[in-house]
Amino acid sequence: MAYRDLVSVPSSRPLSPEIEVLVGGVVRGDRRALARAITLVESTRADHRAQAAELLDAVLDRTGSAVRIGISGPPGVGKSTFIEALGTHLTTGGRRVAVLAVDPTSSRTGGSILGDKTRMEALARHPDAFIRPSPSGGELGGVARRTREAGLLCEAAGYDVVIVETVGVGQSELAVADLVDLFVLLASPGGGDDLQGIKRGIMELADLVVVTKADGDLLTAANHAAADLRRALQLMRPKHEGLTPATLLVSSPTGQGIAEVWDVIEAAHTHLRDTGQIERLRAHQATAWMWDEVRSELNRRFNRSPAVQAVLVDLERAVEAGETAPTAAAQILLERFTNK
Ligand SMILES: Nc1nc2c(ncn2[C@@H]2O[C@H](COP(=O)(O)OP(=O)(O)OP(=O)(O)O)[C@@H](O)[C@H]2O)c(=O)[nH]1
Ligand SMILES: [Mg+2]
Repeated sequence: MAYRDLVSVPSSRPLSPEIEVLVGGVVRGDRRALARAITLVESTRADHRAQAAELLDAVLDRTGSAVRIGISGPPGVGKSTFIEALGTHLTTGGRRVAVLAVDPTSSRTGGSILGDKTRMEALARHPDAFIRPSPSGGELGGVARRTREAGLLCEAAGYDVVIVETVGVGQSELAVADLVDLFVLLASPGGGDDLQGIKRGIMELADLVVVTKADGDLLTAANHAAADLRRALQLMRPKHEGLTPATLLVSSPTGQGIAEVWDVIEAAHTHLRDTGQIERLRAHQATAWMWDEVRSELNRRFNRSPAVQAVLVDLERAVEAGETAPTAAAQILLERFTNK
């Protein structure tokens, strides 16, 4: 059932005029319309959220055919350089590529992971590529949700590969793995004996591991790193049925190994699609996303509720002082919230 049916908008009623124009622009592949549409879904204003819901619902049936890839790795591993090389390989092959970012640090620095567009200079200029920095501010969950919506808009605009980049610093990999079909982990050649500093939990997310900088003086170290990673991966339970994560080597500036990476991604994606796993994965992600939206909105409303705010500070102090039991305090707050 579509959003407009559920919100009891009579089906004869057209989309609101601005949204109709925006939808038209997006599905025509107009980059400026796409950029505006993404700005709308990134907005936290309540009226914008309602418009964003209308917009996303209107383009939903034009989404779903893209290959959604997450790319992560520690700072400096070569993510931007790799995406530039992979993206160029894809556009040369006639693909349209969108690159989005989930940057858990952007709220702190005010910067963004793709602020270094210079490392993606060729790709940023290519007419078949669209690069969008991370929405600034907000908690990780919110940024990831907006990036998911931006990805759908890119698909509706005809981009057939959507790459989501995130810097590997903790929770952001999990958030990104939840919005893509395949997760690619980049590792550096010289990481010492701790598997390039990659945590086991993050390794388990990987559908493909790519060792970067396999060139010049670093080639031998890259080969060693790849061997270590292959051994570690063998001990892990595969994430998807019939898909064993490979470990490949690349040199992004020369393009060495890039075509092979894409071939492996494409084969994996075809396998997941043919076995029905993509459909199941995306269905699961969609419901998780819905609950995520509900939880975050409930949280926001709770925190803004005057009835809650009226007693919040005092109750918190009472709990801190051990005068009121946490459970009792929680019940008072929830009752105030629901009876407001
Ligand atoms: N030799 C060599 N250098 C590389 C390769 N890939 C990246 N580099 C260099 O490594 C440095 C970091 O590369 P970036 O692509 O900026 O790395 P990043 O992971 O995007 O870094 P952050 O965005 O800061 O997390 C740059 O100086 C690149 O030129 C590679 O395959 N070979
Ligand atoms: Mg970068």
